[in-house]
Amino acid sequence: FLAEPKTATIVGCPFSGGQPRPGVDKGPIHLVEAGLIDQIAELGWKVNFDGHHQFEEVDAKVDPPIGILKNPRLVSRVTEAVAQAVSSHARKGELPVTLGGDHSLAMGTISGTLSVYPETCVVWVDAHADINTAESTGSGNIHGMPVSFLLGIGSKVPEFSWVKPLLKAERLVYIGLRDVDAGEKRILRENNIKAFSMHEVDKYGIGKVVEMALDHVNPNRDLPIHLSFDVDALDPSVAPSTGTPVRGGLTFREGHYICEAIYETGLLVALDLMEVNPSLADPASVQQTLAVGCSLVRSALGETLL
Ligand code: 5AB
Ligand code: MN
Ligand code: MN
Ligand code: MN
Repeated sequence: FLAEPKTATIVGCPFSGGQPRPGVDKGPIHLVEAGLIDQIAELGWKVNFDGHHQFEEVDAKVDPPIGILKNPRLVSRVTEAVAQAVSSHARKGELPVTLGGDHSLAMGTISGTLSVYPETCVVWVDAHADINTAESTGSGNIHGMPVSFLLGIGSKVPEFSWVKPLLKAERLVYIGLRDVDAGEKRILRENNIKAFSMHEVDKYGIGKVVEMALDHVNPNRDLPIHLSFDVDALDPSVAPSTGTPVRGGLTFREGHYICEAIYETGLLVALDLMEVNPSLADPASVQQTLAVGCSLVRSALGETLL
């Protein structure tokens, strides 16, 4: 699907409005400072990066909660801008690599990808399902909700009317889940959404899980793939600097294996790396998380071990 020469465009999204912890907006800045761009170029990609996205500000005073959803206008406007950016890069045959920032951004990235490749399947790697609706959310944090908006489930929030329900439930698969709210479990069940939790990773091993995940969303291995990787899918001992860590996560190798296997399909058209928060944990842990974030991206872009 990608044009030659293979080009990756970095979409740096310093945004934290989908959740309450400051610092996640610094994730993309630190990932780029850690050398990510040169590392991708080293793999043979042409890399476009013309600075991090500048988002218009929405004054908190004019953005009161809708129900319990926090910063709804801000999140809507920012994710809409991200959708346009991702869509314009994808349309040119480039691979958008979006660096978060919190995971509400995926509402934008996946909308952007689907606008160019309607048949895209989404591999969502996360400790969480991020599929709460306006009814089911307990926190009101929109980073726990992007998937429900993309699927068009739950009551409509007029502020988010720009999000088209372009994602079909059968084109979505999860890997790494281990902290799913009761309401989300119901939603997953009722919509027949395929999910491989850490239980399945333990039971079958990561190789088999990725194969089964792709068999489900992409049986003929001919559809474009959008990989949305929340760094909290990894165990907190591997990626400590993130806002919602949950123990019992993917090992370093399991996380990288997912990225490598998806690269090997030759079908990757968009990549997100989300929820890196360099303000959390001690300096060594921050450094470790940034290094892991960079190496996940390299693996998804073709870094091989041999
Ligand atoms: B993340 C929780 N389900 O809705 C909620 O980090 C957590 O993007 C969401 O995966 C975590 O607030 C969102 C409790
Ligand atoms: Mn998560
Ligand atoms: Mn997430
Ligand atoms: Mn998180």
